Amino acid sequence: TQDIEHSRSMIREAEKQPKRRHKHSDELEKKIQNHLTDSMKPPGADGDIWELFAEEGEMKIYRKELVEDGLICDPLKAVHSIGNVTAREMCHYFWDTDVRMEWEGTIESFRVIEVPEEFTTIIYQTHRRVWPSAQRDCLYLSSMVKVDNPPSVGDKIPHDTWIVCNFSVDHPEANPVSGCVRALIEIALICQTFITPPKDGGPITRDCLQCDIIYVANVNPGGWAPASVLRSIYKREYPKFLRRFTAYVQDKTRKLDI
Ligand code: 16C
Repeated sequence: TQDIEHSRSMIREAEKQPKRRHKHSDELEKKIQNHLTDSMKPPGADGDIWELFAEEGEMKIYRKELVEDGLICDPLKAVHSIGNVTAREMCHYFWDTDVRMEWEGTIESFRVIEVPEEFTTIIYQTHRRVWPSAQRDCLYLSSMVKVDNPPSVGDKIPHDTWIVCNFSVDHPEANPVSGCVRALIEIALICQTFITPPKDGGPITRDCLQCDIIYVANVNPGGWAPASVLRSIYKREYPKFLRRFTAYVQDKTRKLDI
């Protein structure tokens, strides 16, 4: 509880400050640009072979098998589309640490250790241990940004585009939990709102909203984990996350003004 209160007060302080550049600004901007050019491409569009491993309605989750230095680092790309929510709402609930434990099922603990600017945090978190591997932690920057000039995908024109970009960084004050192996992550959630106004000219309601979602994850487990365990964990956890998180946002916003 103390950690959450401390995180909130740091975030409130940053909100009062003007936007400013910080140590990670250049890297953040570069990563966002890469996500907009590469991650937003539909799987297969670039000639890359993505293997579909989970499909439920509009949700499709793909992976590529990749082993680096003997560690399984399979990149993952998910595409989804849900009704009744906006891109900004999706990214807000994904970024906002106040609600993290209401939808994130893999975390044991987390702490915001710095807020370099408004809507950018540095977070240390530990994950639930997966037997027989060592427990994992990660230390990453998380930033939520509105995208003004998204690349066009197909002929649909989005009303707005938002991204949350998470990537591993170092920080002297992380105080890691002993025994944890550091996982390295590069994750993004990119959302776009599409609005179909009522034919009778009536007001825009939540029924008029469709939110297209792209979620990409590159996770390096940082140390040994049996391949079969790791692959079966992510095949279970990524669909669970997308199912649970999208339902969470739909439920949270149902009675709110758009
Ligand atoms: O993107 C998600 N959440 C964000 C907020 O927390 C953030 C977090 C990313 C963490 C990525 C995983 C880091 C190491 C995983 C440790 C194992 C957890 C398994 C727990 C099972 C109960 O961007 C949503 C993340 C959704 C699901 C992630 C599951 C990834 C599994 C990757 C396999 C690593 C296994 C390592 C050890 C066996």
